[in-house]
Amino acid sequence: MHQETSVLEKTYFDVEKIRGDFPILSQEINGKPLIYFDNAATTQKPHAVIKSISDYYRESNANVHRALHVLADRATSGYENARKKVAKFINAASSDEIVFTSGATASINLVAHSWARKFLNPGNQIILSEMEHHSNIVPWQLIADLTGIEIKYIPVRESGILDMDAFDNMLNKNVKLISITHMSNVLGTVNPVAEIIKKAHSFGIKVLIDAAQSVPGMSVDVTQMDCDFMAFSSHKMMGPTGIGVLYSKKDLLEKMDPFMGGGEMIETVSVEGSSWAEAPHKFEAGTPNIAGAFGLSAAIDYLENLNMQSITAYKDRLTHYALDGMSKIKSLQIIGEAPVRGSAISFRMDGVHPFDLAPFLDQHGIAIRAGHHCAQPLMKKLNLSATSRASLYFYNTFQEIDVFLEVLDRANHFFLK
Ligand code: 7TS
Repeated sequence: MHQETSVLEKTYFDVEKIRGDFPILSQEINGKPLIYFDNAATTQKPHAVIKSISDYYRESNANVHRALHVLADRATSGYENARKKVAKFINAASSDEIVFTSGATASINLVAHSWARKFLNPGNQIILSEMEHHSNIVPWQLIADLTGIEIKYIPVRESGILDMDAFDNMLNKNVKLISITHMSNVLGTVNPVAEIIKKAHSFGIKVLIDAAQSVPGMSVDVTQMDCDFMAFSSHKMMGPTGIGVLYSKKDLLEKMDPFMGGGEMIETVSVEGSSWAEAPHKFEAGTPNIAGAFGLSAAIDYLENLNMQSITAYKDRLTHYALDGMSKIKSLQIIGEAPVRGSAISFRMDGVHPFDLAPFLDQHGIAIRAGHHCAQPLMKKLNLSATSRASLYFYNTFQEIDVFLEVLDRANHFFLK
């Protein structure tokens, strides 16, 4: 059993106090206290985020960038302040480098259509990896069909890390883009993106980082990393669904054409043709998710108040505590042994299908995910059809992990009897 949290730790990271900010966590599921371990899919929302959305609708609801009245002014400044907050949070050079989209998937599709379709030609190559989420595979396959470019995949080793020697051999002057996940949603592996970016740039290759799993739990600095594009979703970092971010270096955004046309993104429109607003607005056609931007802004405030370094440190300790306990359970195998990793833990239990294990855990109030996790090429590579996945966030506790381990042990006996 985990020992009592020390007074010193409590001062730095008072998880009981934090849990009080998340109304959803205090309920019972199937007669047991909810243990929410499906955070890689989506995170829960604190009062402050829920309140910011309802306050927006109660006090400031209006369309942005259009009318000359007080409510429109409040909505517009809240929306644009959220853009500034995101820029500062990831250390972008300017808020003009932040495009609001509907999520990480939409951000990647935006780069595929507005950048790749315009600048790539038959014979060009793009590099992905075998551990990508479908959101970072399918958009490129659609573009490959349209442009005749070729897609290559960095192999994943059995231990769940990228084969960097193979990567080195894939670099050549025909490669124009590398689009790669910062952290695997299945294995938890944190990829050496700084090294990948440095090598790519020495060949003049642009790099898109899929940061859907990393931005919520670690400090990410786009200027230091020097990536060209970065995509992430608000809902995986306690913000609402339906809003996400594309970060892009400004000179690239300026050269890209809009992906969608409509209101908000134009400078002038005539029957003969139209001209576009400056970036980032030319990529935000139609009424955006204004309430979502208010919510995302409140989520960033919450993360910054807690401090990202403290969040990462606490989450790392939780993850290693869980990994340690799980490794002691007979017939359980953890999938992925990356030395640098986040808090998504995939595993298998001998003789138990993940689709049977997840409902068993649910009976005990524990929410995990089972399946291919939208990473079918990775599953194929690892010779698996599905895994069970527990993914932790900073409002989870050591005591919850103790219960999880106990229920896993019970499952082991239940299914093997
Ligand atoms: N990239 C990665 C690495 C992800 O984990 C996900 C979502 C996405 C992109 C897509 O994000 P969206 O917000 O646009 O849908 N991952 C998962 C998951 O692991 N379980 O549910 C969603």
